[in-house]
Amino acid sequence: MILTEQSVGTQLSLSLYQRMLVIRRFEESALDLFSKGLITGSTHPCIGQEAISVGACSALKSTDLVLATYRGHGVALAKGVDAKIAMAELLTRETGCCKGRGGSMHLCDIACGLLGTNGIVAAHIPIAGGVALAAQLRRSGQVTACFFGDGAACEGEFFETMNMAALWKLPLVLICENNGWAISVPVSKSQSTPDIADRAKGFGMPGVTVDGNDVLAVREAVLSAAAAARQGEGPTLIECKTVRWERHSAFSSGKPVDPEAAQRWRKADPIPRFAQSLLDAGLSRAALDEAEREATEEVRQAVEFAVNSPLPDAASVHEGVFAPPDQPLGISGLKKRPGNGLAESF
Ligand SMILES: Cc1ncc(C[n+]2csc(CCOP(=O)(O)OP(=O)(O)O)c2C)c(N)n1
Ligand SMILES: [Mg+2]
Repeated sequence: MILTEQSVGTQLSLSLYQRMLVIRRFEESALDLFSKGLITGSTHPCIGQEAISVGACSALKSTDLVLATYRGHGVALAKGVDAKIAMAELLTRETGCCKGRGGSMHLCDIACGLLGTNGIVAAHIPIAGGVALAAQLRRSGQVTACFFGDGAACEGEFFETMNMAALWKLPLVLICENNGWAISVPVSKSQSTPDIADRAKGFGMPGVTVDGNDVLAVREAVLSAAAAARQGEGPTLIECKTVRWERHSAFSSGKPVDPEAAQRWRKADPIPRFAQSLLDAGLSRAALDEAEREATEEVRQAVEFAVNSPLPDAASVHEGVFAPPDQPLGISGLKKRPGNGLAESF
């Protein structure tokens, strides 16, 4: 089920739980496929961070827009991208959401409102600002959510975007996934203050810090930020504190930098933690087991679909790279500009 803010009660709780499990199984499978040589380049798991993408996307409408990082498989799956076409993209297959041109770091599915995951740290933050500006100018009522890491929060684009977004009251929700690390640099060696959310103050916009391993806390924060954005009150910065369990990416060498800390972090796993709160609230173990079974099956089918899909034909390598010069943009009020194909999809 695609999560929406309309979902309520038991159904919503089970959906949140199941979607986190789909992401967990998806990432475990991606690491396995990488080890078998079926994923080239690398793949960056969001294992342990599932509560952020699921909590946040459950607070958005299906017409809202999201942009994320190379560690963005969870955002894609939480926003409704089919696990089959996402997995096929990781394996660079013709059936992938970008016809195999993007791979693990570059997923895009405009029909689901996923306007791209990005390999360049922070580069998508100003793009998200531009997307939010477009929605504001078109009075579409859409909110744009931009997911990025603690490392990206040190880049200039982040500050420039906060400034313009606050000045123009853009319908933008900036979601920092503070997982404690930028490759091998801990936040203690890269951040001048304990809370990244404090940076919002300097731009006159709200900034909140939430437990990023608590799916309901993330959902609440994004519901409130999205409502404010839709009412014309402008952007919010939400810092979700979480932990990176795994190496930076499958390609990175070595073990987690601090194995003892890694052990502690596993105790903060958002999935069993949410399961326990559902059991405490009266949901049955059988219902949770069924959700887990369905999640595992969904990913099993995705892997099967991807592995059995063809690679793109080498002769088609230029397709989808450049827009035909006569392609209409399709944005009301904008003049047709040859060569710009992306906006056609808005
Ligand atoms: C502009 C830019 N600089 C450096 C890199 C290399 N790089 C890739 S990921 C990464 C760390 C980013 O850390 P963070 O923003 O915290 O995201 P996380 O990987 O923890 O999710 C770096 C430095 C890059 N891809 N782009
Ligand atoms: Mg990080």
